[in-house]
Amino acid sequence: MYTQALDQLPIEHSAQGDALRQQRFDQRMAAGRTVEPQDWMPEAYRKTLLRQISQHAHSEVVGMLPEGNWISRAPSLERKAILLAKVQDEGGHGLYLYAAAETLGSSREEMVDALLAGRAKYSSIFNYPTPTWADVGVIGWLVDGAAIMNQIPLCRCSYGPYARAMIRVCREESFHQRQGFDLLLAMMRGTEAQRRMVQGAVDRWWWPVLMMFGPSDTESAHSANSMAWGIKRISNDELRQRFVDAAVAQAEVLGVGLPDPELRWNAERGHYDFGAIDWDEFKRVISGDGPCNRERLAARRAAHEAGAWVREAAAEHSRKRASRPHAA
Ligand code: BYC
Repeated sequence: MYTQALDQLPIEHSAQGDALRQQRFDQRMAAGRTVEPQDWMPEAYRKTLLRQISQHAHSEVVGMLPEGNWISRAPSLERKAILLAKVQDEGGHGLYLYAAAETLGSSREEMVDALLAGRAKYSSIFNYPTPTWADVGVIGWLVDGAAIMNQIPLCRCSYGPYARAMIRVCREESFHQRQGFDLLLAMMRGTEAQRRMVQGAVDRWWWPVLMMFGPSDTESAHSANSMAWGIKRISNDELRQRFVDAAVAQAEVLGVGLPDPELRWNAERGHYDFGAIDWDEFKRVISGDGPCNRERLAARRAAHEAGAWVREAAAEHSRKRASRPHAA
């Protein structure tokens, strides 16, 4: 407590002051204590966090679209209610994350503008189509499963607001993953046509899901800094490997195959070996040329325009409240 209080003491603005601030930041990192919005932080740390958290927020919001596509066509009232709640949760995750990113000095309007102008990234995975109901189940099982694998270590991220948002997000995501698995299990216990539909969806999503973890460690531009700063705790390749190891057993329970002839247990490594990822496809998708990039951005722009009156009304409401004399 006393050392925390010392942290808050003002330091004069000078080269010596900067060195002292950096020293305190480094000590905080070494002690495994979180950085909070009011704490001094190096500019590069702030920028890296803002980049990652805003991309993450955009992913949650754009990620509502592929599944949202099935709300009006869900096969039963129960499945429709579940899917509505799930998609709504994803929108909520986006909001927690925009709020966390705002503590780093960028407004939500700026971040949303960057997304709509095509300047900001969001996860590659949401640029793939959902042509069948089984795609909804596979998104829950594999996409949410990969997201959880990636996000659990972020619950220990060095930046407090991001870490705290991740704890809540991960709790909700684990329900999402189970609902996807449950949906697929029901289909696998159904007709031959349903089983074929599940297998087709797994075949289409498997490789794009492996790309969610980002480029391999040797190609990852930001990993070294992010690991040193305690933003990322586990590397892209290690998380991908952990995901493959977990997914194989789950696929067996479901009774589906995974579309990789090179997938096999390596007793020496204690992990599954798997085939090569098509990094050209990954690069194409993240640079705007995936199967649904244009469609996704067009849908976000249309939703943003359609919601303009809500933002105007909310702004007017808060202006009126602020101008009202305080009640006794
Ligand atoms: N897609 O140096 P690297 C969800 C970019 S949504 C697009 O390894 P970093 C859900 C990367 O941004 C949850 N871009 O970067 C919602 C960088 O480009 P810039 C989504 C990617 O940041 C609805 C460049 O490649 N989860 O759960 O250290 C329904 C070099 O990469 C991707 C998150 O967002 C990609 N897959 O590591 C269902 C998790 N991969 O910025 C489910 C939070 C890499 O230099 N994010 N890039 O232009 C992270 O953990 C990290 O940002 C990444 C990448 C692991 C993704």
